[in-house]
Amino acid sequence: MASNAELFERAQRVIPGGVNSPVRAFRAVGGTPRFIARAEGAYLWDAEGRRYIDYIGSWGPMILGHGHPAVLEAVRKAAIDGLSFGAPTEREVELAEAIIALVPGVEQLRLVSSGTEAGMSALRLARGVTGRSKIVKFEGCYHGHADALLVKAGSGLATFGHPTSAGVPPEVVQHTLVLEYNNLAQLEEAFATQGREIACVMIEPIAGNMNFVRASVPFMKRLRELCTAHGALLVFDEVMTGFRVALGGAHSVYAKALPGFRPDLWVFGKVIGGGMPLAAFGGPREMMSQLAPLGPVYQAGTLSGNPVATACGLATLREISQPGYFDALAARTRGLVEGLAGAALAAGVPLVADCEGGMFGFFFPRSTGDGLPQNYGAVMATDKERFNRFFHAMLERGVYLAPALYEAGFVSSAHSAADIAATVQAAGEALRG
Ligand code: KE4
Repeated sequence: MASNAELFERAQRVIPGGVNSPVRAFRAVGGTPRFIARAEGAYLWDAEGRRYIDYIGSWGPMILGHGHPAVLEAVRKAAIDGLSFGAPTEREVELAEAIIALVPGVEQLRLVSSGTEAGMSALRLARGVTGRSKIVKFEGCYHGHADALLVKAGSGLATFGHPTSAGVPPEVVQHTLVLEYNNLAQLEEAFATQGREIACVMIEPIAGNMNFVRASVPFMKRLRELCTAHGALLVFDEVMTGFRVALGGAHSVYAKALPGFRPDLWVFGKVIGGGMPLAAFGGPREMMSQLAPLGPVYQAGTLSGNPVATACGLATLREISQPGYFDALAARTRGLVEGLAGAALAAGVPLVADCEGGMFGFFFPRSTGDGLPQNYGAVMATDKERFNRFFHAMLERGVYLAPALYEAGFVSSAHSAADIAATVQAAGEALRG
């Protein structure tokens, strides 16, 4: 049996950084990534046979835990009927109907294979529908790796974004304006000076790519008002929050605080694929009808709506739509967050945490009394060294947290009360260590 280190050594010879997605390489926390051999329920086993309670859940998709029998059966049957046809199937229609039934405002949907593809396509649609080029995103939000979205905040407002990645020519991001999350003054100024040129504002309504930062209700209310007043589209990137923070996603959370609230376009991923490559974007029919083959905005994909992925997604949505599912998941997640807070208090370590539905985040502020970070700068000012020590101390105790202080955590319906108690116990030991 090869060790994680041996597998990592071998992987780095043939795959850049030894991983197919950078965050998996543990570079933010240091150490050797665990090569996962198998998973079941709330647990992962690595190549050395060590078991972990899994709080990554494949970065969100595994809301039912690993190997849910109904999901496995649906995938098995679909695979026997055919892996891919490159032609329409009834199941794609079923999945689109199921998502549309759960998200008021989405009248039509296009299925794609990744969140990046969904975000990129929604962006092109927003530009096509409005005939405008400028877009706004927020520092700390990640919407996949499409060129126009790989941008960091420029110095000051007027300057447009600068690429965060090599290989992205400056002219590709010249229309991308990056603002500070939850910063009303910057939002007002951007719209006052450029509102009529903005095609869309893309936002993670609860930013899981900053660990866990909520857009404040006043900020979200004003964002909606400004987009409406200037003819810009509000695009909700719910790849992570969709069907994860609530059955109706973050949209339904904000609609409780702001009756009638809704974005103009939605981006989905992760949970709707149940662990298989599937994502989507959607919105009102008259907007979506601008897409090929009906309209002038081109978008396509060989494996879009893949028959096995749609079977996996449909089976997942059926299970999470059961009455009481999210109440139970939210209670379990809250139990974890309260347990972590209690363990930190007992250990005299400052910790702040938050959760919604099956998604959670926690931070180690540098001083007691600091509240939950409200933007990227505040997140990155928290105690990274303490986070990294905690991450490894928990990993050694068989608890697999997200390997970066800017990533969110996920609880599944397979996590038992005993798993949560064991996690809190491990946290108490790790924090006192
Ligand atoms: P994918 O292309 O990775 O399927 O989705 C991109 C994406 C878009 N929008 C949001 C809000 C996302 O969180 C993501 C992807 N999330 C990361 C986790 N931070 C996936 C993990 C990874 O990059 O390996």
